[in-house]
Amino acid sequence: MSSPEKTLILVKPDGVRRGLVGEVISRVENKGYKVTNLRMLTADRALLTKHYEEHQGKPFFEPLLEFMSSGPIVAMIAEGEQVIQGFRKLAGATDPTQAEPGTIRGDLARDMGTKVIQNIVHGSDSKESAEREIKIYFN
Ligand code: IDP
Ligand code: MG
Repeated sequence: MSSPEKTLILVKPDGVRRGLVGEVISRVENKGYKVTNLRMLTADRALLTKHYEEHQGKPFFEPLLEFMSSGPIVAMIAEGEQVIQGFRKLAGATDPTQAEPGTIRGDLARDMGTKVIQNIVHGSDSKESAEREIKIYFN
């Protein structure tokens, strides 16, 4: 029997500041995915540089690191069939103005006029990313 697919989910500092940790976990659980690991931490630059290495050199990279280290985040591992794609659907589009109502970003986030998009959650985008990101946040 192969083990179920896993993804890394983060509630970003904007989500934690606004008291949306429970809301995000509820949406993940209500969908039927299982949260197997959970931790709150304040990420430092070294950890975030590893996590977001694909975005190095982009104009929003520095603002992204600044934002993501601006307060506590909640990291979790969720598992279930097709959870990677399934959570990306639950999260909605990166830009909260474009994210469909019904999604986490569409319902709970908006354009704040900042250099980096603040959009409540992160979710891994592929099996390779999930495996890599889970190792960064859970050891
Ligand atoms: P994702 O979180 O939907 O996977 P990515 O393209 O991987 O989106 O970008 C990582 C994070 O960087 C986004 O969630 C958002 O916070 C921020 N970001 C992405 N693209 C932009 C942009 O064009 N301007 C400002 N911030 C951005
Ligand atoms: Mg991404």
